Amino acid sequence: MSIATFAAVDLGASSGRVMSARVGPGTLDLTEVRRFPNRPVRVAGTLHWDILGLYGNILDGLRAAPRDLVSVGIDSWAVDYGLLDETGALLGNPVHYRDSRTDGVMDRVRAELGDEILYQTSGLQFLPFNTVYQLLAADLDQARTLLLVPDLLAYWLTGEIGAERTNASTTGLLDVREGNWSRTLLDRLGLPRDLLPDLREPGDVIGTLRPDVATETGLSLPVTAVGSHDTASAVAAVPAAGDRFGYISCGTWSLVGVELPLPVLTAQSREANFTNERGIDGTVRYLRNVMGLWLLQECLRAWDSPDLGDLLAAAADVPPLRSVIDADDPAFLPPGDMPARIAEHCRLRGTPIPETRAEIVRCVLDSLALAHRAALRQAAELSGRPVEVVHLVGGGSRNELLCRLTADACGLPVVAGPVEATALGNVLVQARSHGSIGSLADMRSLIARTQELRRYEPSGDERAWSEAAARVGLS
Ligand code: ADP
Ligand code: LRH
Repeated sequence: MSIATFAAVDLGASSGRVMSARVGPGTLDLTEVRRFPNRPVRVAGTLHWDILGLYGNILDGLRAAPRDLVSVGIDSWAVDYGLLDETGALLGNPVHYRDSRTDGVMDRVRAELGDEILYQTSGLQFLPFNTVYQLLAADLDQARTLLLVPDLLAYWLTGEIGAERTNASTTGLLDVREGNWSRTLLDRLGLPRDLLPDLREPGDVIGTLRPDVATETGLSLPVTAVGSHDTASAVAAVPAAGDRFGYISCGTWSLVGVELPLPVLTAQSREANFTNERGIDGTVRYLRNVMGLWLLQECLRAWDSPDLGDLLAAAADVPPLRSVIDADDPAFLPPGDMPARIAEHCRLRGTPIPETRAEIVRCVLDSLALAHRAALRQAAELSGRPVEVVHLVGGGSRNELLCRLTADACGLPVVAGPVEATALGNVLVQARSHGSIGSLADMRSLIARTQELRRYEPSGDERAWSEAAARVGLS
């Protein structure tokens, strides 16, 4: 196996990047080629993604990437999609999963079909923005093909249509046992069967860059399917050895759980709202969405973007666990004045209202650590998988205070990093497909040997965390 260069397009909900990586035996060098903000745009009352802006940035990134690239792969946040008409043209801008068009839809579907059939079929947690609920709120009259965001971008780059399986598993329409689109569910919901394209696996070659794209970027190379759900790529890049680990993919969301060979579809799992998303090599990401650093991002936006480092330093000096909130209150889901919503949440529950910015940030981080603890404990309990160490990856692994609080709250060591786990998972799946690395275990071991990681030991004072968890109704 020789060293080869791959590019990852990785679109998170808060920012996107084009990265390049040299991969080979004992080598994994990741370089940032281009980074750009991912800002939603509200148009006539609807919140959209700026998909053409993102695509333009991808082309710019490819233009600036090394010339010896072997392949490129694309991952993004889950659930959102574009619709193509009969000519293959995009029908309108993709709508953001935080848009209010789905208000009430999930409750209606659950009441009509019942939770049991929905969970037994898709294994998915009940989130109001799952693709299935978005589709029921959308106008499908002219729509012929649905493409999830990474599949849409791959279509523009190659002209090839398809649906990558890890991301397809976040739609609510993929059969969790079979790994195929559920015709039964589509029929029950009255959704057209032929809207959903053929499925493809991470590692499949999607196609080569279209001639016009090749001219524009100066590159002629294949686009390879990766774990196109960003969380699938991130978990593939967790530097774990063995299987007794939990993970927190920590960015805009915290995705908290364990990796399993088979889904857990019990009544307890459904009631605890755990999801069974598809990972690399048919693994199951058994996890729950925790509201994540979205809470902090929205505070920063409300305060006109002050320096994050200064704020975190000030928050570290605030007394711990004074104001704690249920981070997963659905009231925090839409965009808007987050400090005001946190204050209102506290006021309604008789919790001391955090006043200063440092107090608000401390409240957010303490509360996230509590939510991490509850989700990890439940994941281990419901799956029977022991957890001895927690791997925290993504942008949140740069937040030392959050890592330390999470170790203390969970009573477990936290290994923080890599920051760019998603991009690493993306390039390593390509590298495997093109012969530069072996198994999933080899990928993880290469990451553990080459990337910067930091270990946080728990303080041992779990009592304060148990008491605080009980105050917000968590375990
Ligand atoms: P996403 O993929 O969802 O867009 P990322 O994994 O890029 O998210 O993580 C973004 C988050 O990482 C930011 O919201 C911020 O809270 C955190 N972060 C980024 N840089 C730093 C830093 N230098 N110190 C602390 N936190 C950071
Ligand atoms: C994280 C993520 C998560 C989904 C959410 C919509 O970026 O993909 O796994 O639940 O976005």
